[in-house]
Amino acid sequence: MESYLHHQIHNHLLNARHPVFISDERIDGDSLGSALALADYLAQQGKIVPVYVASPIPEQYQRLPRIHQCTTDLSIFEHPNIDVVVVFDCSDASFIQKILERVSSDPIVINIDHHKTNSRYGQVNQVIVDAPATAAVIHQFFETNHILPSRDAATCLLTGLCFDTTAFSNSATNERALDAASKLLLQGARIQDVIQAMFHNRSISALRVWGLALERLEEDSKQGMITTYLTRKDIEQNHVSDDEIDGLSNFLNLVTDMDTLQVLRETPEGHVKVSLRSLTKDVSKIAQAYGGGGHMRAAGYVISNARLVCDAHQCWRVEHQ
Ligand SMILES: [Mn+2]
Repeated sequence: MESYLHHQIHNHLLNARHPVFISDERIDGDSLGSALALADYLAQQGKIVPVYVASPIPEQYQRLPRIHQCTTDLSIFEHPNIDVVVVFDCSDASFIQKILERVSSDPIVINIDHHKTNSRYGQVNQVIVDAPATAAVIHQFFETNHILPSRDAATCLLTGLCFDTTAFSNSATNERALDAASKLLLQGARIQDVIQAMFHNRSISALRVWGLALERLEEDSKQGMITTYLTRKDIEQNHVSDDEIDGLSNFLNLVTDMDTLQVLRETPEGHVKVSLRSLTKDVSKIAQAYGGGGHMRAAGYVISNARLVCDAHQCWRVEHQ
């Protein structure tokens, strides 16, 4: 079935006259890397595809190949002849639905993902839940269709793999991840650039904000869970952007001896974002119960219109506005 779908997707892309790509609402190395690798392949075929991103590209991804094809301009969906829309790494059907309302033609929607909570909203759904990253799914697409990725495409795919596996250290790291990575290295992927851009990029201010979160770690040994939080004040007083402090839950997941953790963070839009990580529990179920989604071992959700209230003893609670 996977191979059949890879062939089918290839045919749709080759026949497409006006394809548009959509990267997940949450920009990360995987959503961007997988979209740009396929955009690179289509560019070799003479098709320059716009890649819609919901917010400006964070600094650390600015040097990714073909990043200039990304746009936050929703008016690209007003083009009357859009015939194929490919969505990358996105399990949230409502995000895609809202965008598709702008499209007047009736395009084929191709959904390429690896999230357990993906609702299969496309006409073609290549959702491979045991894939370590959407980039691994795209890598398999290349292999199945006998496409040799360019050095740039290989670098984009390795970015996705490194991001979702936290540089081959978390529980998403499987044989598939390492096999794809070794092939991508042979195809010329620039791994040092990838690691440098993704993991060696923290400013002192961003680390100070992480430090606040580390100080506040609270342990619930009965549940085998640790919790910490960051408020807008923490982030704004240290003059860092939200992009710069991303990755805290992955870092904690890598270094803690506790099974499960959650990081709560106030967003600039007035919500509270909850990130969950676990070594043994299916946290996607918890996330889904609160309207979020994700993977078995890494998931999250948003509490709308809420803020974190801290008392003198630095305990926190979520207060709805
Ligand atoms: Mn992913």
